[in-house]
Amino acid sequence: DPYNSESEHFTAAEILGMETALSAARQGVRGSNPLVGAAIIDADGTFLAIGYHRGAGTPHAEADVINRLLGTGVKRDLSAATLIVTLEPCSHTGRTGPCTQAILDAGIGNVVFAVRDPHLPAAGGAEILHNEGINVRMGLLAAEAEDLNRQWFVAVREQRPFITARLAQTVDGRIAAVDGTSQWITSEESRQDSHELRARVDAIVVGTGTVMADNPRLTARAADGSDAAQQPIRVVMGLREIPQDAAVRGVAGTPNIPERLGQDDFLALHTHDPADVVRELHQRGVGHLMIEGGAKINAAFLAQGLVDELVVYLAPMLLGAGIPALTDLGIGTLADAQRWEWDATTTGPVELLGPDLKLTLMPAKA
Ligand code: AOF
Ligand code: ZN
Repeated sequence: DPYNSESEHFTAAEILGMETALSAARQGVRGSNPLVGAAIIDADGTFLAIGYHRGAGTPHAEADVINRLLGTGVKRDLSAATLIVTLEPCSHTGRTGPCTQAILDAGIGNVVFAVRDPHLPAAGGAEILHNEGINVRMGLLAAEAEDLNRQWFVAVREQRPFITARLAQTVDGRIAAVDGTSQWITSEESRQDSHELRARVDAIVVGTGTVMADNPRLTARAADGSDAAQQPIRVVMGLREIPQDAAVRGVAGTPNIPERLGQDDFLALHTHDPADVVRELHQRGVGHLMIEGGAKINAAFLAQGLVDELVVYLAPMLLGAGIPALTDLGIGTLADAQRWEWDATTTGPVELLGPDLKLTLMPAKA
């Protein structure tokens, strides 16, 4: 990328500026838009203003930081100042105007951003600013900026939802005993944590086999057993017909199903192919999908590279023979093993939940 600058070409003040912008970004509300933060520093490194994007529909970080500095209508010469922002300034009119224009209007002479905006309608702000004579550099704390919006970057770049696979298993990788019994392998604390995960995703997918075996409701429930305010779309994939009174349909067995759960909150997709499911849910605006098994569904998504995050609840229990968490991944020899990394970007790679461990992993970088 022509605007990529080596790390030694950024000043200490610019580095501090980007760190500050990243912290500011985290004050925004996660939603369909990325978290973005910005700062403006003077030629001597003095901080002039800090700003951030508060969420979809509100001013972008650049507009916010410029408003804070110039909002009083005071004119000042900013040609030697630098605007530092965690994402490439947008070039489009979406719910708000283009940030490139706001930067030009303010007369700011220098821009440093962390990562390119992969959203095509908004991309290309760097070129626009450069062509208007602004000194543009990128790449400062890029890895940190990527981590900040990991889910959004995957969804925009791959044109599909970010996909989490959740496994709840014994230390020897079993999700049920030989006779199919599985309630409960993981602790109360782990199960409550799973419900919090469910409330945060847009959709949950299970296979018809799981519906037949466990008859799950797939709703997100609070600690007292009541339904959480935020509910994911419940999706069942597979070719078998599921019973009319399956709990996942939200009909029988769930008398307290909230009124607002409409027809679209349950979907049966007659396919075995994860790609079909992902395409269908992307079209329906699902940005974050969680796979909850069973073994065949988990393996099918993993084998196709359609898992961006693994959340494993590990119970201190052994079953030996029993139902494995995954069926075949098509790996015949060790050299072909799927490589994963412990995820240290969010809550850390390991949490204790009662007697269980919760492990969070992401695909190893190639
Ligand atoms: C920026 N600064 O702070 C953010 C940007 O619908 P809109 O108008 O809010 O546009 C959303 C798109 O703008 C989003 O998908 C992403 O490409 C970019 N977000 N850009 O310059 C910001 N939040
Ligand atoms: Zn913008």
